[in-house]
Amino acid sequence: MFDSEYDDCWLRYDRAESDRLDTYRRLCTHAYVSDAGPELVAVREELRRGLGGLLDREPHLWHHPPRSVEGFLAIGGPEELRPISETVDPEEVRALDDDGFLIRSVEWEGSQCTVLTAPADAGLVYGTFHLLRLMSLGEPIDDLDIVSEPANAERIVDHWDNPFRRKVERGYAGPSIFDWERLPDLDERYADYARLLASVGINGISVNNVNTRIPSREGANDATSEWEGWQLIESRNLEKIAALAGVFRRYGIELYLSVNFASPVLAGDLDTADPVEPEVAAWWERKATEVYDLIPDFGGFVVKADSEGQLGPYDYDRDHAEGANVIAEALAPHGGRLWWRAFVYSEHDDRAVQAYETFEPLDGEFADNVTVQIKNGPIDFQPREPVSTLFGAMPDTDLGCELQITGEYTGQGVHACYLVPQWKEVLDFDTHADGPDTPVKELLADREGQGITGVGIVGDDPNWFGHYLLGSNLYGFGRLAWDPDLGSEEIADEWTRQTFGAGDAGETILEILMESWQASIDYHTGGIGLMHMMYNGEAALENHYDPAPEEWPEYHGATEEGIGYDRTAAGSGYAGQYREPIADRYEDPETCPEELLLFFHHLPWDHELEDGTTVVQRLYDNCFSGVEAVEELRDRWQGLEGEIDERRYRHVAERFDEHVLQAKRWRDTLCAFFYEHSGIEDEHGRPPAV
Ligand code: GCV
Repeated sequence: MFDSEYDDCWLRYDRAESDRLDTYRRLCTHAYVSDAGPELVAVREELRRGLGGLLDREPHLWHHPPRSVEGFLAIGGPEELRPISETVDPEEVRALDDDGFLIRSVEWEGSQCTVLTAPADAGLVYGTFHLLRLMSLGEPIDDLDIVSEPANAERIVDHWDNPFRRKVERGYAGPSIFDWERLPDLDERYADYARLLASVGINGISVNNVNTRIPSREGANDATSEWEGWQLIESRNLEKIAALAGVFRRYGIELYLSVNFASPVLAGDLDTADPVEPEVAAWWERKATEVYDLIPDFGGFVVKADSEGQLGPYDYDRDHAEGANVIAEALAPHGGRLWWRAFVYSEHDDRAVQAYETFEPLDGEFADNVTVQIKNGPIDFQPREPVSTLFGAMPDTDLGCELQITGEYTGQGVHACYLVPQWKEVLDFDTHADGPDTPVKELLADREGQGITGVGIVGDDPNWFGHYLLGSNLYGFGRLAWDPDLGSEEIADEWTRQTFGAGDAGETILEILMESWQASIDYHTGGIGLMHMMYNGEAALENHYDPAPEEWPEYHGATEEGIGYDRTAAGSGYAGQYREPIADRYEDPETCPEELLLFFHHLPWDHELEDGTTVVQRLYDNCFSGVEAVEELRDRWQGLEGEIDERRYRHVAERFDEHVLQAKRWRDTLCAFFYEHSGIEDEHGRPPAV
């Protein structure tokens, strides 16, 4: 544990296995580390902690090259330390991307030296974590030649944490870890969180909810205002943000803030937020200057506008580029960036079509420091969605792909669902934007201002995630954002071995993770393109956890004749927003991939699929196989009793019991619903028919 209160996740740094221990000790007991910059403080601390654990002895951290030792680590900029500048060409290092790093085994004055260097200090932090990861995984380190650069320049975790009351929207791991009442006083957990993020290469954090204006709940004891909470951007709160920024800075992580489009009114004294009004531009400029005076390396703002009750340019008859640019221009002189979300809907019967219709015509209109942040799919983080049509449609705009790390629709803090395979599917999707072989990951990569954001998952719970296995998603998010070519299994394997150790238990946990997403798709949706069938209910009660298909006829299109949503040219036309040949492929039920079939097509219940099974039978079958898979996962977990520590075993075992129950609840509700509408019984006679 980091301390007695909370878990240390994948940064356990247990003593290395004996077959590696001698080498690790020989090469890493001594480390000569640069003194520059705040990041180097973090590097030293991590070496003390990491090497202390892995080598099971205190490392010696030097301010000069250690003498008469067989081996040592040298960590610093390309020209700071002689063992580095005399063995590695500084030009090679300077040519790397900012967050990149180089680790090389060299001979220096008779010692075997492991050089870790980078063009910027943040790279030294990422490199240190990388080296410690290699040792945690028991990899050889005596002949290293690693050059690592992040594929995505921006790798950001977005919190949906409400400063007021510390409630996390879609958070399932307790209250927000950020205690805004107490800030600028710091909790040591902030630094441990920064360590977790930096260890997987994350370089940005937006600390508060994109819903910056939250309606007061009836009965809430919150004074008389119509809106709950503070605007963090108000002057009186900035020292709190500055304090947090100071913690994350040491780990190379820039701080961002979600702000309301109408901040000049809500957090200022103007009576308009109309982006074309000079007084509005002047307000944003003053605000940006105020923020940057306190936090010179502040990342920028995130804005959710014209969406789910948040104010936006439409309130002033302006378009989204006009709305974004006034804020972006205020940030530009300070090097700040605006992340402007494309999550708009409600004007169309089919919500899927609107983001593209709104944003595609604005391509090229956004200021250079605006990133349009697009959810992976056109609906809302469903267990599986097709990829948003906006990817590949805006070549002259910086784009970000927003993923959800927290499991809003995949069982929240209860179901084990490893989401990296879902994200891989998105990033590998070939948009055909620039001919064949233009996957999303390539559109995003290697361009400043572009990258991947993930909606955060942590809370104040001792295990951070509400479920020990869900830490794999934060880990995987960071690793994938750094290198989208890593495999899902490779990432899961890394996480498992660092978190639970190698051996049979690790193997079992890896299998559980790898099979969990498909199971979730099957019992939550029936596996052929349906989605959004969860309970919503009253705002104060909404849970997005229980099944309630009857609430959403406009999403699944179930009638007595058939099921699915017609998004072909004869329907909403969404399929036509893709490039060819994708549009054609989705347009025709014969070529549409089965896993997305009912997203694009309304089909008779007895429509035959390729193998002759009917649509309704496939839905029944998948719902049942999803539950069987979860039962199997639970059984495998139960086989680990006594193999891993009791605390984590018991915690996950209890959640698996609930997971199985909830998966059955979904299966039974969906199957009953399908039967009620179709009147066709499951050919295997499985209950429940009604
Ligand atoms: C932060 C969905 C979620 C909301 C979330 C919204 C968004 O609607 O249910 O909780 O609000 O997406 O991404 O803005």
